[in-house]
Amino acid sequence: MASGPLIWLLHGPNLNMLGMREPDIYGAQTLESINTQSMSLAEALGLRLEHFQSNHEGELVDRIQLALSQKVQGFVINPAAVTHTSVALRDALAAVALPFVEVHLSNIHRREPFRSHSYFSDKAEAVVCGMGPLGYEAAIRFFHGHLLKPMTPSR
Ligand code: CA2
Repeated sequence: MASGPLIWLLHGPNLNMLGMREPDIYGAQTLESINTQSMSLAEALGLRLEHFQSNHEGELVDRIQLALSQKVQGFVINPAAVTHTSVALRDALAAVALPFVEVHLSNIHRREPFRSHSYFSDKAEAVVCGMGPLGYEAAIRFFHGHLLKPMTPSR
């Protein structure tokens, strides 16, 4: 059985279309490929990584709440468009009180002004934006090196 701290990689609305549309903004890599690379990296670092994407805000809230019963130690999350709108998702992350790193593929600060505000950044352990898929790698490495608490050995 896989062991090691469990991290959830969460993707918000429309990120399932990565690699299929707007490669000039979001790059050519598909979400599947980002997930595969992220899982390989996590495994190499001795972490367990599970991924989830939804186009529905409520499903993302449900998934975050579920983390408490699944012994999840934190999240890497790209909330996508709901970054700029969702008090519900912010409240869910505050309620579970697990560390999270916010990732954006694009540099949200050099796009439309409404993208510069995030409902998550002031609660995040770290924020990465504008690095494309490399941002996920940075977030996973940051979890590994800086955020994870040692697990109590189970008997
Ligand atoms: O840069 C990012 O990662 C964003 O979180 C992406 C969101 C956007 O609303 C945020 O402002 C910044 C949009 C994700 C949409 O993904 C698509 C992928 C391919 C084609 C169309 C949309």
